[in-house]
Amino acid sequence: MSVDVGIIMGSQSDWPTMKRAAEILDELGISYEAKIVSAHRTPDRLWSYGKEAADRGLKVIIAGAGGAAHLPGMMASKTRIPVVGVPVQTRALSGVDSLYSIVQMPKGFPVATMAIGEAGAANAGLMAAGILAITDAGLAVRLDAWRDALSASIPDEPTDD
Ligand code: RP5
Repeated sequence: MSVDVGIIMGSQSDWPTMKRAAEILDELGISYEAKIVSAHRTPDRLWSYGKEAADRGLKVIIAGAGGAAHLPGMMASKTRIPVVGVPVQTRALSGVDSLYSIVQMPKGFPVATMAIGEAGAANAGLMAAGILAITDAGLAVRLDAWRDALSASIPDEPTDD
């Protein structure tokens, strides 16, 4: 049974961030898998995952990593499936290292790079939903409703508490 979205990350330590993407996919009823695939520690796993992704029916890959964050870019080099990159916030450089590692891809191998940290991971889930909604009318309705609910939750005026 194939899933639509692959969430991959460089380390177990990335999961608290990357599960924000998974939560969005859960809310919107999108099928996904979550895997640890490290560009540096498990390069063979990365290669196999990228090589098999299209044939397995994956439609979007969300890839998160921190520091020398080569996972999203290397995955983009290995598969034509859209890769959404999430720069994980690091202690040493606050995730600026992750952002720079992911965003500055050479022409030919794009990574759709999100914001640093949990907001970026959540937005990666929403970006995947938007891509899938192009060809899934039911999901388009659910995504519109999700966006409307968020808008409706924003108050008109600020309060003191
Ligand atoms: C990267 O190194 C991972 O994506 C993670 O963000 C970072 C630190 O990994 P750990 O040392 O916590 O496993 O490869």
